Amino acid sequence: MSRPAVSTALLVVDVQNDFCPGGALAVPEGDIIVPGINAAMAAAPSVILTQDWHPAGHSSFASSHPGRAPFETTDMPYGPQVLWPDHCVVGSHGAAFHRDLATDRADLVVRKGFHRTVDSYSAFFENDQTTPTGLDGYLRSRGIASLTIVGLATDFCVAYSARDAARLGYAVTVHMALCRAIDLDGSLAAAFADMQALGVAID
Ligand code: VGL
Ligand code: ZN
Repeated sequence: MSRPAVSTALLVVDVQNDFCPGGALAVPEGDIIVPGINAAMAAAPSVILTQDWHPAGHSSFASSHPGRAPFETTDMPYGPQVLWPDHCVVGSHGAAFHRDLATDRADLVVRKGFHRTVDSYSAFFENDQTTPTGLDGYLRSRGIASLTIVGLATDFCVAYSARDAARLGYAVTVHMALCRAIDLDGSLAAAFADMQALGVAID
């Protein structure tokens, strides 16, 4: 028997309650993209979801740094890190996928950000840029060489995932109509420049 050949996958990044209006780190219009993502998932040969998944007291939370406020930047051993409101805490409602997201369609859910002292924006590597999530090995062993990326937030987890995927040699497209951004101090423009420099297709 021959294996079904899969060469491309849709990577759906962090479509979770805390990134939707009403959530702890709400992205404007974060929920508006859900129906379009469901349609894209229905048409994709393989679907992978990511889920931001932080233990309480995570080092990316401003509340873990006395005297510091959300959206300030701090220095971590691995480099600069934005401090966020507490969000996507393991097992919480905020960490759950948006209720209308058709999660049954997913072949794999990649959780990230579960190490207390390291954040992880990218679906491939934690913010130290060396600790792998395992997604690269999964994709390679399935023969998946190209990715379309959608979800939240354009300028953080989507962009970091796209950048790492391009560096790892995947053909990457970010489908902007199905992404929404935080846009903190020029982060969206910086993300675009980064992605374009690495040959990520933006459509
Ligand atoms: C994200 C900030 C913190 C994201 C996750 O999904 O873009 N942003 N954690
Ligand atoms: Zn996070």
